[in-house]
Amino acid sequence: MKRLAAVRGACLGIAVAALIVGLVGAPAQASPIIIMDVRLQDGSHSIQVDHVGQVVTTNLYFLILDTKSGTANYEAFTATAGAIMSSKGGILGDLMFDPGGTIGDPVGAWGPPVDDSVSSPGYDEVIYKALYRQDLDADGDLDLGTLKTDTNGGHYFAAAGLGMKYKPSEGSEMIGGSKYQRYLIAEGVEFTVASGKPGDSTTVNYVGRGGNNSQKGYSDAVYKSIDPESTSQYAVGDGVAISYVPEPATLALLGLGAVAALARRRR
Ligand SMILES: [Ca+2]
Ligand SMILES: [Ca+2]
Repeated sequence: MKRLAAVRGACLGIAVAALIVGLVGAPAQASPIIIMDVRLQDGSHSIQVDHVGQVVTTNLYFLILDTKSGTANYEAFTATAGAIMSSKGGILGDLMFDPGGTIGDPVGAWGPPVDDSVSSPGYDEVIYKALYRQDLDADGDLDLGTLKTDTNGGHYFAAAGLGMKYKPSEGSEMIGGSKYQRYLIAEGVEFTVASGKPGDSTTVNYVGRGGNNSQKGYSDAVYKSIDPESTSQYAVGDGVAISYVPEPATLALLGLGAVAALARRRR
């Protein structure tokens, strides 16, 4: 798997290389077919926090390559397996996702918020199969989902498209010069700051579980099963970078301190 930033860099490099050797007919490198991207609800990728207990709310998106732009209903989200994690150390905080508000406040593994036996979700539905909430990187805060190293169930973070019914795209966007159809997979994934100090940071991002059949969708009506570990056809976005800054009251005190120091110096 590779980071989207690296993908963008690679695309730029390829574009330059293509300009240089274009007449020689060098093959263009394909854009990733699937991109997973965690964003803030306003679509941005970074935020500052200043106190314990502060909640950062994010969304998870599934983007799939649309090479026949303008052809409707040729792309679809089918399933994704993996985890939403905060990076190891720095600002610590538990991740929580409570679709439908029916989960309560579970500790450890929890079952699906909707009936997991439902085999054919409606056209606009996504089901979350046996989500797990656990500390995947042993840094003391809770992450969501599973990695390949886990032997427990709940491989799919989210699934749709059973019975030939797919969650419809909410629109398209251009990434690295290619058009993607965008699907909102998880809305309202919360990171609650548990500890941190000015200068600390963490990044909340998606990690594909790895293995065949872990990321699935249709691109231009062709079924794609992508293994994040063994292909360049999969990428994750920048995630949400969270940085800890002094709270305004502290800044004000620092300001007063500076004024006092200046006054002392002038005496
Ligand atoms: Ca963490
Ligand atoms: Ca953790």
